[in-house]
Amino acid sequence: MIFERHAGNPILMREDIPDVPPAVIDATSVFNPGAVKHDGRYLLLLRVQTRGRETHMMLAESSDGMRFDVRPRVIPVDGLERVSGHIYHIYDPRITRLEGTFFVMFAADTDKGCRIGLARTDDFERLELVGFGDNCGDVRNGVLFPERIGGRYLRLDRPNVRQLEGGVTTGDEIFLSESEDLKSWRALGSVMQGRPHYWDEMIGSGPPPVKTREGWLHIYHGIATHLMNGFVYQAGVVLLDLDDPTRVIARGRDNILEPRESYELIGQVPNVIFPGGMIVDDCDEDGFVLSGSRVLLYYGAADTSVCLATTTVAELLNACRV
Ligand code: BMA
Repeated sequence: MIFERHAGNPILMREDIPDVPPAVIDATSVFNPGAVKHDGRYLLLLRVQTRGRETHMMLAESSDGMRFDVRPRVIPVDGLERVSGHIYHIYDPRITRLEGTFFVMFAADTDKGCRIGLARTDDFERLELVGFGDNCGDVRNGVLFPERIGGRYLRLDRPNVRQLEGGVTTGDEIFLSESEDLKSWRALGSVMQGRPHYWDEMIGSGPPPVKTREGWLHIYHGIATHLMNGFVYQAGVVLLDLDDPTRVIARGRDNILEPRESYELIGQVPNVIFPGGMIVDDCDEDGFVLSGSRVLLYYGAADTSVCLATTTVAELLNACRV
């Protein structure tokens, strides 16, 4: 396989989540983290779920990217209280460092469907809301590019246009959207579509794209929906044009990580690998990651725990072309 699972997986489980009463008491699961490396420290922004099935964001820190301590604090998003209508959950944060600030793009379940929120922070003590929802309708899996391209901010997103058995809304197409102010977004075009009958029938972005000399390297999740006993969530890889990310340069045929270990096969939602955080150790002076660099991929396993798998940029680039 392209990835090697960390021997200590899952690296975070419900037992690792400290109580933060009254919000979090006896957490039921922790999964789908965003990730970033800051000042030599590895940070994970966790999706923590309670037995009331409420979700909260909490921060985990590490000096080696493998052993994490969870801070006993729920991270608030200042400004969410000003959003009209009820927000049930905020979840699946993806972290992008852009123009010297950390931006967190997250999904939010509302009465009108799923919306994408964007918040910023310099220290992960609190998040400050930048934008919420827009004219894009029901949409999820928003990820922000780490730099402006052609003067505009860009994000990948995935409109929820399909309802699966069981009521989950999903979609089979990833779009590129642009913004001048990070608040209102406009779709620029389609990037890629699901492949009916294969591993990635439904798709959605994983961690934010990483800049290589060959293009934007992007890990996404794909859902096989044609299997008899439910859905299988896997990870795949694609390479997008540096100047026009709607142009796919290469896309791997097979998944690059699929549920195999018991902690991926069994849990709150069985058969799920959901990647949301990717840390690449080394880049050159122009900000391109080096092909020999180590890649740490953080993913949610079975909507129950947080896991780590490692590979290199070169392996992922190869996988795009197979
Ligand atoms: C998706 C999202 C993810 C979740 C996955 C599997 O639709 O809700 O947060 O991990 O389903 O349940």
